[in-house]
Amino acid sequence: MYFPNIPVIPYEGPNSTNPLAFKFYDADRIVAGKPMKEHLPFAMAWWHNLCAGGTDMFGRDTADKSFGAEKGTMEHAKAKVDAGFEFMQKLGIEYFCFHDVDIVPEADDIKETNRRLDEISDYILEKMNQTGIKCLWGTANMFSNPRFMNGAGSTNSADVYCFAAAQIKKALDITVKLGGKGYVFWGGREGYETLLNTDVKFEQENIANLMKMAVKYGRSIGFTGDFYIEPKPKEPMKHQYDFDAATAIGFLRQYGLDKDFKMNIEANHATLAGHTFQHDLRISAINGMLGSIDANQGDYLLGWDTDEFPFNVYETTMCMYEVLKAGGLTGGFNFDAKNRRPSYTMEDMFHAYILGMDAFALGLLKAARIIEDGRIDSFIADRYSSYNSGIGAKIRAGETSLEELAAYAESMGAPALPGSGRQEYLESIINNILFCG
Ligand code: XLS
Ligand code: NI
Ligand code: NI
Repeated sequence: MYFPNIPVIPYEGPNSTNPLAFKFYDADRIVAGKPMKEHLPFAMAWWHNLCAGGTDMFGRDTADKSFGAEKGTMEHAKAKVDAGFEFMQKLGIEYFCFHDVDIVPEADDIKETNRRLDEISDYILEKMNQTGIKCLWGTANMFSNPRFMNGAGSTNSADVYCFAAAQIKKALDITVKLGGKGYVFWGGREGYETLLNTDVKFEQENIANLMKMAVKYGRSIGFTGDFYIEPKPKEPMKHQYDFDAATAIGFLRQYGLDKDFKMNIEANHATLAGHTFQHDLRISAINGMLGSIDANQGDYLLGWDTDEFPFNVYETTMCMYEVLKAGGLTGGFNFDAKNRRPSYTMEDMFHAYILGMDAFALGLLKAARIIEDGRIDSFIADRYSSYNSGIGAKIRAGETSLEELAAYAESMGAPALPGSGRQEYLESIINNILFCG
């Protein structure tokens, strides 16, 4: 046991003061027609939870993630599997997400790295079969190693491009072997620092080709899940090509990749792009591309990806409102989030997940109430009611022309002001639902 002092986390309800209990996440409670756990397929992010020790630009690890083994060894890789499964079981988390190099130490020779991946994935599969825990998605880390300094698909080096291809091929093999529902491309260094050394069109074409080859290969080995792009506007690069959902969707359509890909929307990436989390979820949903979510939150005072555990219930509520309206996710809610550097103990790892799971459960309950209440939806429907009949209905049906609309406008004199937006009234409905039962 890696967490001997931590029990299986029970649901104790909102009045509990037990730090090791859920206050809102009640896995089997039926909300909007199905159990909470089906609305909220939570996933553990291997990298933050089992690998990252709180290092920042100014200091080394504060948390010990050795799990009793020497780092950089296969023994350590296995200890992480054991600790990870114990952790997920204690929290009732049914999925995990991983990068290739999260699960094994990378060797100098990719053939050896791949052999290690075969070995560890056998071990993970055994654990999956014992526990029923599943893989949400896999990915290849093509941003940490110095060879990827100029990107993977966007690199100027054809040799590095081939290396990226090899990593994607293997990561797909392992994802399929573990029955992963998705495969993610986060274009961490797919972008540029200066146009003085960069051919943007060339780089974007190369990225698209790499994705096309990945789709072709994935389908050939039986991968039936979704590929995802995870948009992020910047960090580590100044300009990243997958700036936000709208940009990534346009890219996928331009290169004919839109049938195989959906979005993996990360809250903190949306806010870095100058949007709300809800905005990027909505843009994905209306394009039929809301696939999966990286559940975290940023800090409005800081300009980078702080990857905090989500606790802002306004945001989780509006997220769950989008998810319910979209009919759910094909993916899940991956906690791409880390403890703050001074929260370095094993208990803190559990507190963090309890916080995040409760924040989304509460968001789900509140979002279901907003929909059931109906005032927001009926206000929106009413706001566009001028399109329900007459000239408005003709506009919606595409059965008119600029000439007809101009003639209509000329016959009308000046139009009345559009109805009030009533934003403050609507915001008070949200507060009422959030804080009054
Ligand atoms: C980094 C990203 C990364 C992806 C997976 O900002 O969020 O963690 O989710 O490569
Ligand atoms: Ni992420
Ligand atoms: Ni991120």
